[in-house]
Amino acid sequence: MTTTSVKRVASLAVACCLIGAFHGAAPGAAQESTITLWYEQPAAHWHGQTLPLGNGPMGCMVFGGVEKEQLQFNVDSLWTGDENMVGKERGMSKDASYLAPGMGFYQNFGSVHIALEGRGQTTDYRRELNLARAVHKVTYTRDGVRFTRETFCSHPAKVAVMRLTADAPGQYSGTLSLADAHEAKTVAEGLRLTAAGALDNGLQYEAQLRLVAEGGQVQPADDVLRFKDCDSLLLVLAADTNYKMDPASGWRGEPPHRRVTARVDAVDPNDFDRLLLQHTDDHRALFDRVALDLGPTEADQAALPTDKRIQAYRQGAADPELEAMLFQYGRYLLIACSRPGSLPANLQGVWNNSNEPPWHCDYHTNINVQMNYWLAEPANLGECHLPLFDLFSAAVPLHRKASLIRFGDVPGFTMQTVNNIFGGTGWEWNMVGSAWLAQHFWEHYAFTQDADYLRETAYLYMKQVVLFWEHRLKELPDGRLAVPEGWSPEHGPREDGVSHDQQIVWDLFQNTIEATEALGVDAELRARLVDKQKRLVGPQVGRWGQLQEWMADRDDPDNNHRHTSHLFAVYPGRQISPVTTPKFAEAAAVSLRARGETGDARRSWTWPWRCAIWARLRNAEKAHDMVAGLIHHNLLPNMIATHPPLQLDGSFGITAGMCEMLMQSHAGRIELLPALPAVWPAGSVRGLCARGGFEVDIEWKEGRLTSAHVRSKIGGKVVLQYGEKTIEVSIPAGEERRITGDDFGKK
Ligand code: FUC
Repeated sequence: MTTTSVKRVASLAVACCLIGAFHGAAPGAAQESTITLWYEQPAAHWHGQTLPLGNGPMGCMVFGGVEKEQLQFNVDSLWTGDENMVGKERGMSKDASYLAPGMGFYQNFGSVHIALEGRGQTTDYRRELNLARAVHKVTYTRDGVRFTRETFCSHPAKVAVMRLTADAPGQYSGTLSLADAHEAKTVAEGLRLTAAGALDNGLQYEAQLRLVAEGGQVQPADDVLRFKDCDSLLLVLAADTNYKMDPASGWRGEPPHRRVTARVDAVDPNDFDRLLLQHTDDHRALFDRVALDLGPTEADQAALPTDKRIQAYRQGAADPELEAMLFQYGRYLLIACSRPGSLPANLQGVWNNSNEPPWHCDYHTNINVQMNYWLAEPANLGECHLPLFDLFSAAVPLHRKASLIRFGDVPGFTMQTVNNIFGGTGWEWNMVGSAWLAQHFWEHYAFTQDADYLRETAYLYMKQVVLFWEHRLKELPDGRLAVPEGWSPEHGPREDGVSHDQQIVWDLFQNTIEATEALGVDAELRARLVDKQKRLVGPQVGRWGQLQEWMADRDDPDNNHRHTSHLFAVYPGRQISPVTTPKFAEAAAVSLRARGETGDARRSWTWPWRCAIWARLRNAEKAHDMVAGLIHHNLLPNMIATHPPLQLDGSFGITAGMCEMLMQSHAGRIELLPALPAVWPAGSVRGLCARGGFEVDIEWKEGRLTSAHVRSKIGGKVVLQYGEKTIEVSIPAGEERRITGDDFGKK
């Protein structure tokens, strides 16, 4: 029998009160009702009720049960499949090629289970997720004893931690187990549980769970740990695989055993407070960069638990604080699943719980993976964007190989729609997939102005994609250039000159032209791109005033298809805007209105895309309708967007859409409050990023701009726009300028 060191309740009380102190609002922190999801009961189901934590590579879903706690966890690289090109061009049915083994599936690692003994009625139960601290907390009272359980996933310590305390000694008796989702046997040794195995593609994985108890006794029994009369429990979980993001190494690196052991060992159980503080400091360094206040919610509504609050919203209660929380949730989730060194966010982030998840839980390149990252730059999380560049840069040799097989002797590369972590690409060819991703590579530079990154990372990618398109464009009899064999995702025929493809190639050429200018390279290429961009088949207005989705005027005004691919030029592109191309902007609005808001138009990601487009079209009320639409129709009680079962794209995307409502910077100027809806009459936002290396704070009252603070990272001139008026200001590097609403004159 192993007996842990006996420390008495006094030390627990100190720990609890320190935790309590951190829990208080930090100076300038947002109100609880805009940053805390909370519930009066444990999660009854994983789907829609459990709450997400993550440290980049590792994610957890917490149930918060009183007698039975479950921490379902996952690691970003736990994938079956390989790099082999799979999937012939087929229809959308789940036929054999679509599910070909080469693509594989993102997996589920497993769960930690705690079974607690104890009877009596539970009162004052509450579970919550604080987005600013990234800490999940469960509290309840039983037989006069107050229980507290805190869980977090630490990025610096690379572990998940759960701490269970009580305000009376000896309250914890029960068992702890670790269930591997691939049925590897769990081994209990000392105060540690280990589950290790390999997937069918040889990928090795290992998870270790260490238990440190204060007071009482702990003993391993077969494959579980039994604890008795403990004052508190500390669980430390680490998990990893031998994945390496490098095709030259066969996508495999060192076995995970040593790393996982070292992470679990490194936690000093006597210094829990420091571990927690290290975690919250790390999270806050990113999270606190942006604060959003959209005005107050009525106290009764704000005081509701989150599930009931969503219900009340659906019944018509105004709740700007819930909308602000939705905005911050997207930021929270990206911080939790996309950190430098991790894999990028896939369809369900690191929160998938299935070994055969829908769409492989993949990197889907025809909207989803891009939408996952729309918020990264404007919402001041630029470094969270980096995993996307790492994976898609590493996959280039495979995407090139696949492109050579598909297109013959071409320069550069593109990819198919479905993509895994080994460069494997499958299902329908997404001709403009690589060009759309190239936009992300460019945007990181546009926002940060990091010339080294542009030279060493972004431009390398962009140039290969541009070379592919220079080669592949087809000259029509009238001399215009068309993208051949394209497809407007995911409907209509495969044919030449599809608007979505034309617009993405236009965007790629524009960004590459600007990149060559910024770097002072490839003047000849630039000249060719300038010429070819002019010759691309451009936007066309069709017979019912719509922006045509295809070269042929065949758009059906009753089509409510979820994709709005032909409006790429409005957002996230910049080819169409109410200022530069008002006729096309009007046509885009006609098309978007016709797509409707019912049926297929109700998906996790449809609302955010439409929100951003309406914001770019300066229709503030429609943009807000899209925020409301997501909450009304596609939001689970845990506030994750649903496209059954769930898709993170909607949660990330709505943050990006709301950024576009508050500020835009795609047209060579910073536009303040371009789409402010009437339901947000007064408020403020701090820390949004604008292209050109600017950071902006905005305040408004009675629907009017009152002031803005603009900081410049690199120094320079900037044009600020409010309404129709513009002013130019010069801001030295590292400095800030304050502008008032009156500087733009009276409206
Ligand atoms: C695209 C969408 C689907 C779904 C899938 C993951 O193909 O058309 O709605 O989001 O990605």
